[in-house]
Amino acid sequence: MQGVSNFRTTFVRGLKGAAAGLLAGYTALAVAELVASLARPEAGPVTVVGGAAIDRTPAAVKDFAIRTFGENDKLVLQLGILATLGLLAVALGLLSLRYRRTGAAGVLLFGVIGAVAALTRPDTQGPVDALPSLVGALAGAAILYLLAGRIVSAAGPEPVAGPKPVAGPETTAGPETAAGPETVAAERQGRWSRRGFLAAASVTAVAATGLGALGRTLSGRRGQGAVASRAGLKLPAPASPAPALPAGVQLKAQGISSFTTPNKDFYRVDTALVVPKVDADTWRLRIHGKGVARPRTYTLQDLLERPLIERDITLTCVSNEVGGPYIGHARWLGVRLADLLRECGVKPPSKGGPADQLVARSVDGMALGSPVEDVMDGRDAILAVGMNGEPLPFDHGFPVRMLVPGLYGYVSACKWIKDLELTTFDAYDAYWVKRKWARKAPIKTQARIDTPKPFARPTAGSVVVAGVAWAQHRGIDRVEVRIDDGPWQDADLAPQAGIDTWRQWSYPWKAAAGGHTLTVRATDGTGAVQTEERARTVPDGASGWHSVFVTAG
Ligand SMILES: Nc1nc2c(c(=O)[nH]1)N[C@H]1C(S)=C(S)[C@@H](COP(=O)(O)O)O[C@H]1N2
Ligand SMILES: [Mo]
Repeated sequence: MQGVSNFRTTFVRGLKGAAAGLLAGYTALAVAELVASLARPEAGPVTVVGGAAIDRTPAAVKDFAIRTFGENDKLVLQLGILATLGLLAVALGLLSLRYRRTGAAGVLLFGVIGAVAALTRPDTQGPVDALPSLVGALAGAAILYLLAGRIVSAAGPEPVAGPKPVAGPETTAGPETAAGPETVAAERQGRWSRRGFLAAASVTAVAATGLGALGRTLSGRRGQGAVASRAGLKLPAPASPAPALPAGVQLKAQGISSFTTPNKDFYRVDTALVVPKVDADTWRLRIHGKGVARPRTYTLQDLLERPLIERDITLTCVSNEVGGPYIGHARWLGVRLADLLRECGVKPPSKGGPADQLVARSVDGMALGSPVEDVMDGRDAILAVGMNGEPLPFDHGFPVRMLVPGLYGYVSACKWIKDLELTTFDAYDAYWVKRKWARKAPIKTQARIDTPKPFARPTAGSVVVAGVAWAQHRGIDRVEVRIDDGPWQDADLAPQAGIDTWRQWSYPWKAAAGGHTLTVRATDGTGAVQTEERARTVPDGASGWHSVFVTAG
C-alpha cells in the first residue's frame, strides 16, 4: 500500500511539475507577445526563432518543406517550434521539482536565445527587439519559481533538494529529514498548498491568456496606418495600357487554370513569418551603388507621377516542381524600372556600365539579385504598384514590388522593396545564392496538364486534356501531347497574349478503356523543345516532362 501511494504522490508531483513548466512557457510566450505588440510584432520569439531557422535551412530541406507542406510550410514550422518549446517547458518543470532555481534559470536561458535570434535578424531595429524574449522569459521564470514552490509543499514529506539521506518507505513517509529553507516554508504552508497550486496555476493560465490576447489585439492594430494607406491609394491610369487579352486566351475546358489568377488565389512564396505592413505614406525607395551617377530616393508619389505602364506578366517560382502550383498570372501596373535606373545615370554592362548585378532589398531583410543587362534590355521590367486593378495586396509586396519577365521570382521579384543597389555578381551573393541556388535563373520551358488530374477516372470516349505552358520572355510556339508510348500529337493552342505570359492548350483525346499515361511537352518561341531531362528544383529550376496517369472506364 505504501508503495502504491508513494507512486501516486510522485506521479501527481510529476504532473504538477510538467503543468508548472507548461504554464511558465505559456506565460513567457504570452508576455512576449504583449511586449512585441508594443515594441515590434516581428520581434516576437516564435517569429525571430522561426526566421533564423528559415535562414539556416539548407536548400534541400526548404525544398522538401515546400514540396510536402506547400504554402503551409511556415505554419508547420511555427507549430514545430511551439511543440519543441512545449517539450522543453515540461522538462524544465520536472527539473524545477528538485532544482527550483535551475529550472527558472533554464527559462531565462531560452529568453536569451530568443533575444540573440531577434538581434541577429537582418531586419532588426536594434536593442528593442530583444525585449519581447527577455521580458517574457523573466515572467516565465518567475512563474515557474513560484509554482514549483507550491508543489513542494503539496508533496508533503518528499525531499526538495539534494539526494534523500536514506532510501526506503520509512524515510519518505516520515517527516523531512534534510529540510532546507524551502521545505520549512513549505511545511508552514502545508495545509492549503495543495489547493494553492491549483489556484495559482489557474490564475496564471487566465492571466497569461488575457495578456496574450491583448497582445494579439494590439499587434493587429499596429498595421492600421498601412491598411489605411492602401485603402486610400488611388491607382492612376496607365500611360501605356496593356494590350487587350486576345479573345480565347481562356479555354473552356473544365478544370483548366484561370488565365488571369485572382489575387486571392495567387501563389505566395517568401520567408516572412509576419507579412510586412508598410505604410505607403512613409515608404521610400533608394537607388544607389556602383556607377550610379545620380543616386536618388523616391517616394510613392514620385513613382505615381511618372507615366505608368501596365503589362501582363506570368510569375513563376524556382521551387515549382514539374507539374507544380507555384505559378500565377496577373496584370501589373507600375513604372518601367529601366527608365528609373537611367534617370539615376545607370548604364547596362553592354553600354560600359560597371555594375552587372542589381540587388533589390526589402523591408524584411530579403536581398534578391538580377542581371542589370536583363533589366535594361528593353523587356518590361517593372516596379509594380498595382496587381489586377488594385493596389498590391500586402501578401504580394505592398506598396511596391519588382518583376522582371523571364526570370524566376527569387532573382527578380522582390516584394516590399525599399532599396536598389548596383553592384557586381563577383562582389555580392544575394540571399538564395548564399543557400546554393544559382546566381542567374531564367525560367525554364514547362508545360503542365491541369485536366484530367492524376489518377482521375474519366469515362472512356471523348476526354479533353488541357493545361498551360510557359517560357516567359521567349513565348510558347507549340505544345504536344503523347498518350502512353504513342506518337507526339499537336495540341490546340489558345492565342498567345504575349511572350511574357503563359499560354493555354487543349487536346481532344479519344480515350480507350484502361490505364493510360498522358505526357505533355512545349516548344518555346526560339524553337527549342522542352527537355525531357529530369532536374530537381535546386539550383536553377526543375525540368522534365509532366505526365499524369489516368484510368478511363
Ligand atoms: N521580400 C521578399 N520578396 C520575395 C521573396 C521573399 O522571400 N521575400 N520571395 C521571392 C520568391 S522566391 C518568389 S517566387 C516571389 C513570389 O511572389 P508572390 O509571393 O507574390 O507569388 O517573390 C519573391 N520576392
Ligand atoms: Mo521563388
